[in-house]
Amino acid sequence: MMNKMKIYIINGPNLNLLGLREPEIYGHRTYEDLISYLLKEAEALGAELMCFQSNHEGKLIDIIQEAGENAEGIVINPAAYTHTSIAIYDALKAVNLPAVEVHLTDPSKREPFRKVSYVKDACVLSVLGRGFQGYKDAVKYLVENYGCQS
Ligand code: CA2
Repeated sequence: MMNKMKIYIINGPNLNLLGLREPEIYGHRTYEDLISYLLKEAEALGAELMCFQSNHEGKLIDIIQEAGENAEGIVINPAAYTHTSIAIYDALKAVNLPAVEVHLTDPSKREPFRKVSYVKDACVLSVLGRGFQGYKDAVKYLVENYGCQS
């Protein structure tokens, strides 16, 4: 029987506004819809998910460090901090867990300031522009490549 892989799902600033603002960019489904969707998919994927969202860089770093103690993998959408935060890059490197970077949109197809991802090099994979499905794909990737069997 497969042990479930413990994965932290971490979302950064403004993603709590999903479905409430800018639906033309981020769609009509809410943050709560995202979490329900992932928790529903988790069982079949063989994952145990713990979901977090914060608008604060330091809080996101605390959560990444906590993942280092409690989890076996990380799925992170650092939102705008993707393009600015060496501190989040350092935290991901420090915990030494497989992490997947997820973006609802493809930032490289948007404004030029979104072209750089500081977190990319601390991640084993980047999933871009697949909406909610991207988070599911990230969890699946972690379970298939880093989940342990027993
Ligand atoms: O495409 C993504 O997932 C992003 O990480 C979203 C970030 C953006 O800064 C990145 O470049 C790409 C922005 C998240 C803002 O989320 C909102 C959701 C609904 C309404 C307003 C903002």
